[in-house]
Amino acid sequence: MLSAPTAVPIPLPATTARPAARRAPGPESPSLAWLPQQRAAEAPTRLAFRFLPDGTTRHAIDWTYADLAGHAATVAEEVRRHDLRNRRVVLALEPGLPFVAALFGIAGAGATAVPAFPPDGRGTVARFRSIVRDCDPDLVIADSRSAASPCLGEVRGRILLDEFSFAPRKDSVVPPVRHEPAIVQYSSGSTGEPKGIVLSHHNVLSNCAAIEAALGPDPARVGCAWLPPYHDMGLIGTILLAVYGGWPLVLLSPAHFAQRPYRWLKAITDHRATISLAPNFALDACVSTVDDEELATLDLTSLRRLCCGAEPVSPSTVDRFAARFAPCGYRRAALLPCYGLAEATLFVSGGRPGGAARTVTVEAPAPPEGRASTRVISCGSVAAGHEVVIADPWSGRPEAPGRIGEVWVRGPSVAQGYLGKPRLSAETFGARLPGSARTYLRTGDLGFLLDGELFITGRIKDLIVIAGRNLYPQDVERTAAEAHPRLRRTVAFSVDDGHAERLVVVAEFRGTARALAAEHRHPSEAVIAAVTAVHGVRPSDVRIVPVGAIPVTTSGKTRRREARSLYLRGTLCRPPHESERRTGST
Ligand code: 649
Repeated sequence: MLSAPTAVPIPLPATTARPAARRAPGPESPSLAWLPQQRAAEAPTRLAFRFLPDGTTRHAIDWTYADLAGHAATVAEEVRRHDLRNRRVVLALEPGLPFVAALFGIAGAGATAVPAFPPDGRGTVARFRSIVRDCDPDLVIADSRSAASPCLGEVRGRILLDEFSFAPRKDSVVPPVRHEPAIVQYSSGSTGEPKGIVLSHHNVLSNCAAIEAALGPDPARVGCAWLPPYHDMGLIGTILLAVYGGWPLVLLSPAHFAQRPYRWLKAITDHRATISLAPNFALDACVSTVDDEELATLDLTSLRRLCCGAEPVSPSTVDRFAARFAPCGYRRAALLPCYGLAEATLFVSGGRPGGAARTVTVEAPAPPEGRASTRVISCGSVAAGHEVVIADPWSGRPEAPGRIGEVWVRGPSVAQGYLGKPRLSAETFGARLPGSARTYLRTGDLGFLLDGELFITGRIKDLIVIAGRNLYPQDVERTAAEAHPRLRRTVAFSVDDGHAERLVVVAEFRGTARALAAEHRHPSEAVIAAVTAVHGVRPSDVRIVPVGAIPVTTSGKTRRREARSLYLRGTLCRPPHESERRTGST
């Protein structure tokens, strides 16, 4: 393991004013590896990271910027021995501080980091293999827990990070690699055809600069996060951003959050965090699992910004979260809905000068008796230095302001392309408006711009078209989930029965089979009634499954296409069994 934990003062020492930076890191920095070195030079004893290994403050491990720079330099030296300038190094460590050191260390050696979930069993091995085959790395950095996994042997070189001595080294010279690849990030989705998104150092630094600008000034910023570090939001928007911004970050592991979402809010409370981030589902998880006794121990008054993105931000979730946690001092104006995607490094829009996020009502062609309008929350202003246009996805013509079309993005954060896939890269990254040579990234998302703010309404691929009407799956899912108090995650998709497209809804039921049988109205009836009334389309099938049966990505997003293929193969779980699977209650 890395250095012995330092004694932990809790709560965080009041953040003192930062000394003037000798040369502040910025988008023009020569490499990511520069960030910890600069921070260590300007304030070596300042807290950089605090990791909570058991999800609580009891055994917290602190690293200063000097610790971080020293450990990163050690990794860099080790990687440099393999002579890997611009070669790929798979980073397959558990969430924690060694992961952070290795990320900067790989950059310090001028190599490209490929973060990957460690191959520790079941689904993760297949995914790890597909990443390794796709990116053909020269080296993998893992720890001894994964050492037994045969797929590690498929990589030419290995470093087991807990096996070599880890006395912090002095900084070493970082090669200038500004426009060279820093990170290849794989999307968190399917194990099918992996797509490695190539990000240059400049992409990453530009995106950090755009996020800092959207967050606005906060001289005493303290971050708190639990997102998996293998992918854009937990990697760039969390770990790299904190070092870029020079503020301390309290980290807990995604597993500790998933077991008990309360731990996240308790960490914000204990460390007086001023900023945190989470997808919409995490807010729902907090509302449905934090009990009154736990609530009484929370103090969220320090929280000035809660960034929410990665999946549709639901106005009703935002309302429920605000109502539940207002007694702990949570302010709803803290919510900052954001939009982004890995192909644009991470962040595309979020934040607005005027404060609280704005909600507008979008009218869909109304069914005879239904209320087909939906409330859509603004994802804020477009990132500084970036441009968004809304285009008709079929003709490629620009849409008028306020009209829905595909979101196209241009700017310094847009990635270099997909690794080893020139045709797919040209299609995705080379969109042009008629008569213009400027190229845009096609996001595959639908949305509109209104007064300079971006609103996301759905994804082209997930759109359900029934009898000529467009249905957004997340709208149907929301209606279904709200149709019965015991329903949790839901997923909606269409299937073709040979004659027409039919609507299918799958809903997780929180409770045992006995509890389900005891319901005086079966939840599937409630779902059918609600979806038909609100959207004017009657689901042809509603499946009630146990909690955990709907497939999700490592970052917790519903995998709609996977759910649909499980449904079609008939391998979705049967209704809830006797032993209830508990969520969020350890
Ligand atoms: C989403 C990335 C969110 C994503 C995050 C800004 C401590 C440290 C930092 C901090 C706070 C405390 O999902 C970007 C922006 C972070 C600020 C830092 O705050 N990437 S992805 O590639 O996995 O998926 C992209 C797709 O997700 C959907 C879209 O389909 C997109 O193509 N998506 C959204 N859908 C609807 N609404 C949104 N707001 C969406 N955001 C992403």
